[in-house]
Amino acid sequence: MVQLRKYRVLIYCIVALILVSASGCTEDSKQDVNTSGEATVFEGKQLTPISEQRNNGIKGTQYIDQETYELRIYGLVDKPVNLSYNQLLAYPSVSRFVRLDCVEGWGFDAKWTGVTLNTLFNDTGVNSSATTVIFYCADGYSTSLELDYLVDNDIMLAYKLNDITLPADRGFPLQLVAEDKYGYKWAKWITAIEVINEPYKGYWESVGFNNNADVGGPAF
Ligand SMILES: Nc1nc2c(c(=O)[nH]1)N[C@H]1C(S)=C(S)[C@@H](COP(=O)(O)O)O[C@H]1N2
Ligand SMILES: [Mo]
Repeated sequence: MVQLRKYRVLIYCIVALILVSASGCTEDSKQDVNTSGEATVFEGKQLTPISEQRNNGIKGTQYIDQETYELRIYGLVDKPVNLSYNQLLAYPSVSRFVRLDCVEGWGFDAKWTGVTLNTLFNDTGVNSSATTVIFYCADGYSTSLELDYLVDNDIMLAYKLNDITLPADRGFPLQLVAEDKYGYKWAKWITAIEVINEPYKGYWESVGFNNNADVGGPAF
């Protein structure tokens, strides 16, 4: 009899445990991160999980070696530089919630962390005649944006997405977070940045996509 009571208590405990975990009550302390450490919420806003984001790269995923990687910044700058991955990480970082909208109609919300172009241009200096910045990528892709847009909006090069180091298919080591511009301005796998003084049409722009690319504006 005593033995049976003991078992009953044990069974109650197990049932209670199952009910509590199924209701999610024990998950409260983990509200903002999933098991891999990926952020799911930032500044009160829900983030799209990386697993639900796409890779639309023109040549598929690029695999860049962190050890040998260098970001080259050149053109109309006072001091051209080649920055290693660790040098990029050593600059002050910023984090922001920004939505990427592809011109095709899909998009995703993310927390982006990286270094701003203003921070990098502060080191290189920019010639007063400069108007345009070109981003070259490892897959042969390129795009450009106006210098004023990048400076005035304090645009960043992201090396983290939802608190995770950019995975290869998401653009490791750097993706441009071109806020309020269509996705084709969000260069991934960036290897070089050139500062020039005339308009430039990148990969999609040269086949007719709008070079201004404001979200909500014309696609062509
Ligand atoms: N290097 C590179 N960057 C790129 C592209 C590309 O093909 N190559 N595609 C662009 C487009 S069209 C979009 S919508 C965004 C986001 O694409 P993703 O979500 O597939 O990464 O990446 C942009 N950056
Ligand atoms: Mo896109």
